[in-house]
Amino acid sequence: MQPSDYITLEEQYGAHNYHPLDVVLERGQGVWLYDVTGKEYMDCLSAYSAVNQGHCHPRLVQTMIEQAQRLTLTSRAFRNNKLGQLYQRLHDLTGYDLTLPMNSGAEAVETALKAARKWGYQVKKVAPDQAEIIVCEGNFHGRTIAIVGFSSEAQYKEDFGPFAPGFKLIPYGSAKALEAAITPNTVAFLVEPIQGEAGVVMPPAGYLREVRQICDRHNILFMADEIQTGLGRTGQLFACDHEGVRPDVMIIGKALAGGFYPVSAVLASKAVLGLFRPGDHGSTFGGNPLGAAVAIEALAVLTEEKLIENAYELGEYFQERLAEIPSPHIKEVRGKGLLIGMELKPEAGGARRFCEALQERGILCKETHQHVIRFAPPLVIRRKEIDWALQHITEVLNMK
Ligand code: IF1
Repeated sequence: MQPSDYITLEEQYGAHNYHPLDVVLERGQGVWLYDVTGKEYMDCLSAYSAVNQGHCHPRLVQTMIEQAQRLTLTSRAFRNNKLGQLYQRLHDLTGYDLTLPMNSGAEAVETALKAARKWGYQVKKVAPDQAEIIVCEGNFHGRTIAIVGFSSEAQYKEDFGPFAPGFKLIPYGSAKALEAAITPNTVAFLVEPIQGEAGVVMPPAGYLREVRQICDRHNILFMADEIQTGLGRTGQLFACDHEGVRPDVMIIGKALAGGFYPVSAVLASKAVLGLFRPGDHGSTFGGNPLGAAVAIEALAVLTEEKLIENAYELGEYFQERLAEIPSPHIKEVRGKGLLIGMELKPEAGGARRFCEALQERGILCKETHQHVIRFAPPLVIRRKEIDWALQHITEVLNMK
């Protein structure tokens, strides 16, 4: 089959809810991907930060195979011998008391929203059905109806209503706006430490620290969505660590299982997650032994291979070099660690054509919104690989 045949199949028999670059991938190793013609590409997206450990990491392949041959799914009607170990590992790594495992990021966010509401009614004593949760303009927390209901992006909600009430939107990065939006019914503030989808948008320095103080002052839960920014991507375990801030509720997913399996989780104290009783919440696949085994190994790879430190060092290097590229098209380069956004000027004609030119040269990037190119390679990347990419990126950014 030719690449066009694979594309035709997708177009003919699949829903058209994506507009991918037309590269048909069939194999990956570390930072490198290979298409069906054998052409090699450097991955600068990492499946939206889900493959921080690199494609098909040998340790994760091994764990996956071994666990798949033993036991994959028990449901939570029974216990399995991997889940407790994952909980302990997450506790030791992060200091949070408890974990609630789910599968996708959106499910983990939904879980956090439910936890916040329960805490609001049972602990804060908000009147029944009055709980409010504050979220930010430009947010991206997933695609469920409750979550898109509080998106500020018209397309994400268009024709999907009616939506769940109880959410309030405020501008991102404004501590003042947060304080002003709080009422006695506010139970939580949900925020991304860096807004990925919105185009790698960074809040002002000190924002997260102010958020922490405001949440303390008003007795509301600070909930961080670190599904994309967490687990080393920004050069710290969590992006909140850059400001030394500890949210009450930490939401993780994506790289938790290194791109092998959908595993997400909500981490929090006993005072919050301890409120769930049997039957309150769950998932057929959440906490399954295959996902748990891979997640345990994926966390071990992250720490033992010093991927967080690598993201810090090489992220700084990559971002500095990108910012030095002489190009008439670049407006700004921003980011933390290996989550980097390059914003192009409006007159550059959109980021897509640059992504297509990079694809031609063997680098896979994805535009976010219209004018931002995101560079987020797997955290196993090396300096010489970044140097190789920089040559091509420089040339492409000097196209007419
Ligand atoms: C898609 C972007 C990234 C997320 C944060 C929750 C979720 C995500 C901060 C939901 C997911 C994705 C999903 C993916 C595209 C994508 C994305 F392009 F929208 F901006 F990563 F940058 N919180 N992000 O970033 O997690 O349910 O998908 O597991 O195609 O929708 P999920």
